[in-house]
Amino acid sequence: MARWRLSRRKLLFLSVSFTSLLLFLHLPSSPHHFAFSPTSSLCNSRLHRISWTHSPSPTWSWDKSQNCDFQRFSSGHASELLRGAWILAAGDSQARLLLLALLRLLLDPAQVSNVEPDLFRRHSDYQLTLPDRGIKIDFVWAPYESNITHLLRDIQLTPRYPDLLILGSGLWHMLHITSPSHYGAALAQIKRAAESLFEQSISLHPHMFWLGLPKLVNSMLNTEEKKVKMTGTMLEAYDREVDMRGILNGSSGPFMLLDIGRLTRGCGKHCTLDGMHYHDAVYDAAVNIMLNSMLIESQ
Ligand SMILES: *[C@@H]1O[C@H](CO)[C@@H](O)[C@H](O)[C@H]1NC(C)=O
Ligand SMILES: CC(=O)N[C@H]1CO[C@H](CO)[C@@H](O)[C@@H]1O
Repeated sequence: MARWRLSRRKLLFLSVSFTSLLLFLHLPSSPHHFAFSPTSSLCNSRLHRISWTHSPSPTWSWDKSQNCDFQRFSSGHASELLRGAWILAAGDSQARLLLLALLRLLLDPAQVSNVEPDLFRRHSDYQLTLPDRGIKIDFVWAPYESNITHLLRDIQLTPRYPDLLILGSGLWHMLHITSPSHYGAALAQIKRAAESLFEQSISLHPHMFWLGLPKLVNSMLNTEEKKVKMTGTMLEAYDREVDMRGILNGSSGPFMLLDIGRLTRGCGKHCTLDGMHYHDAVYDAAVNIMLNSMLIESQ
């Protein structure tokens, strides 16, 4: 399988074709719309500014006022961006839901309903290749931070590294260990393992994303134990550890945050049935944020 790269040519093609389409459609009426290109770092920081509507079902859109021409990816467009890539998602059910949203973008609905039962087989790994696009997709069930650290260390021993890593955990830790500082220490280990993977990938660094914790709607959680342990206060303490342990871009860590907390707060409690797992639209928004961020970064 060809080594994946976001070649400059491919990126130019994607951004030029998209921008020119927009220009073609809009220029006569709104020339100021293009004050910023989507490549500016200002736009990168605005990727999570999303508004929600709820009728009949939740949908999202970027706030228009921010003057960044973010793109909502089509299947063809996402396939072009990810052609030849090895995508690895590891973590808990949030990582699974995010991967499902990516598969919804890449596959047609019939294919998605075929893969869904396998992807969601309880507590198991999952693999898929899309030979026509050279895309390889792995999900590794890794509910605890130590599982993710071990995975990252194992990857270092292999000849090829993933091009795109999507990682996230914390809910299992909150329920079964319930200690923010212990969680923070485990995050610090993930950070070290990720940094050393980053340093060892000589030519092309993997894109690494960290899934933030969702908003927990305590009254909707489906067991007493969850209601007792997974409180708003505890969630804040866990979020603080993510900020403090320097794993994120903002504190020069290796991961860009996919802020599931912000997206789930935005979508609101109408978007969840169990107070923890949210409507597809949330993960669809996260996937589009991720792909736009990859596009911005590679330019
Ligand atoms: C994840 O880590 C836990 C705690 O260290 C361990 O008991 C479990 O077997 C690991 N699970 C997987 C899937 O590796
Ligand atoms: C400064 C920094 O570490 N940037 C990283 C932010 O996250 C992306 C996504 O993985 C990396 O590619 C950047 O290098």
